[in-house]
This record gives sequence, C-alpha cells and structure tokens, in this order.
Amino acid sequence: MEEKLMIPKWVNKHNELYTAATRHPFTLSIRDGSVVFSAFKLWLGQDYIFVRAFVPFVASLLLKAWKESDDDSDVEVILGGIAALNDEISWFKREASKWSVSLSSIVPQKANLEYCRFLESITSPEVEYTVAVTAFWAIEAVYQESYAHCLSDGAKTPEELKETCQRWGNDGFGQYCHTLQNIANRRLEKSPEDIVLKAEAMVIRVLEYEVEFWNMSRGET
Ligand code: HMH
Repeated sequence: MEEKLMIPKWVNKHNELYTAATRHPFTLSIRDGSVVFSAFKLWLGQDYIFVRAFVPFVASLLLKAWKESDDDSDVEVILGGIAALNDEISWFKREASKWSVSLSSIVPQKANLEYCRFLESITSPEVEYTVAVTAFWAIEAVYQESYAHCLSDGAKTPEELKETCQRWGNDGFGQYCHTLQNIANRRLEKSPEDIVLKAEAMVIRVLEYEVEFWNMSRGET
C-alpha cells in the first residue's frame, strides 16, 4: 500500500535508525531486567538537564504555533505538553531524591550538551513551525516507544523502574504522541518540497541525538 502520510513513510524509510533509537540496548536492558542501576541513575541525572533545556524549545514551538498554525487546537496541544513538562520536572526531583542522585551536581556529558545545543538552535524563528513540530513529535515518540516496550508483554522490568516506564509508556502519553504526529502529518501535507525535506532531515538528526543520548548510559560517550 502506498503511504500518503509523511511520518509513517519516514519511519519506514529510516527504520534502522528509528529502531536504534526505540530499541536501544539501554532500554532493552530495562525490559529484560539486566539493567545496572548506576546506568539508570546516570540517565536520570542527564535527562533532568535535558528536560530543563527542552522547556524553552517547546515554548518556542508554542509561539510558532500561535503565529503560524491554521488550527487553534495546536496551541492547546503544545500548552498541554508544557504543563506535562512542569509536572515532569517535579517528578525528576522526587525520583532523584529516591535514588540519592544530587541534581545540583550533575555535569552534562558531551552527548547531552550537544543535544541541548541543537535544541537551542531549533528555537530560532528561522526554523518553520512545520519543521519544529516534526522535531517535537520525534523527540517525544522515541521515549514513548522505548518505555512502552519496557511495559509490554513479556517485559521483566524491575519494580523500581516501572514508574519511570509508566511516565512515558502510558496510553495517555501514547495518545499525545499520536496527536503530535497528526499535527505534523497535516502540516507536511500542505508544505512545499523544501520544508518537507527539512523536516525529514530533522527527524534523522533527532533520532541520531537520541541514540547518542541513550549511549551515555552504556558508558560509551
Ligand atoms: C533525551 N528525549 C530525551 N529526554 C526526554 N525526556 C524525552 C526525549 C521525552 O520527553
């Protein structure tokens, strides 16, 4: 069957990279129960820094949606995303305290710094709304797919990590990612070729950064 929607088409076309990001050895180790807790703690501290940098990116996306979108509900969806991030930051603080991770002394690793710098670069007004919302979908979808897999049939995820997996792996978050994908697909359908090409390149870059981010927790970066 010929796929008309751009995102499913790209997921198919770049399946190897998509799978590298969503079935990474680190999240697979959570799923099979072999995860080393020190690796999880490293991820926790690094992701807290990432999420703090993610907020201004989503704020810039909100501004773009408000200015450029043809559908008022986009702003509401993104605002919901910002509200969820507010909650997420509180969750990171609680979770870090449970694991005795001191968030104030976390030093961002190279892969994290590079990803955060990239996020900052795409807050620029020169990045079109369609391209930015596609990036947003990709960033959220990697976590949704990765952590939902840790809760699926046959998973041996340690009890201590189930709440983390629930955070991104729950059905509500899955629905939210689907809504983001619908927004991106709708915009891409109406976009000229150059924007579509930029959005595809954006998906590839996000997936590459996500793989590098997970790699930190394997001690490879
Ligand atoms: C690195 N990517 C990374 N961290 C996150 N928290 C998300 C995506 C999803 O919010």
